[in-house]
Amino acid sequence: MEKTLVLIKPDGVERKLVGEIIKRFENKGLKIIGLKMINISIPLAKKLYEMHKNKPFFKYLIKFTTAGPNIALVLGSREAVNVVRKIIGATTPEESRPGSIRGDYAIHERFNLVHSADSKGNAEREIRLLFKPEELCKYSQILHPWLYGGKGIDR
Ligand code: 3AN
Repeated sequence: MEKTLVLIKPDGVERKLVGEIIKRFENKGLKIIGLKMINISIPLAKKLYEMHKNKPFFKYLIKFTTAGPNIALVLGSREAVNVVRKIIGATTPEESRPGSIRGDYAIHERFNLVHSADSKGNAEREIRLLFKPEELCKYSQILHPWLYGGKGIDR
């Protein structure tokens, strides 16, 4: 099962949108594999966002990410990286569509509530940065074939 990394950023926690945001992932059928509340240190934030280190907004991004607790999630499904990016919506408020998390709740590109990995490679890297292997839960769900297909269901 493909995995991706999601952060509900400090604005999401501050605005009490944690439950609403997680509900959208669960309703879609994504499996919660890891979940915790964390304070991200400045060095860790710099590693997480190292691809943006030359962007003009980098220092604000680090300040914002470390300004309060984040909720870190590892989610799984078929095509989890792309599915989660769609649920989150585009970066800027003029591009993010109503129905997406950012489209419904964010009006500023810097305070856009959620981060998710943008590729499978980055998902693996970000999961390694934020979770120890033993913090990821392996469990089966009776609903699995009804959500993701499988034996006996494709009739
Ligand atoms: P996304 O989070 O949609 O993948 P990225 O990877 O381009 O967007 O940017 C990472 C984060 O940097 C964004 N979530 C946002 O918080 C911040 N950011 C992006 N563009 C800007 C900008 N022009 N000004 C301030 N912050 C920005």
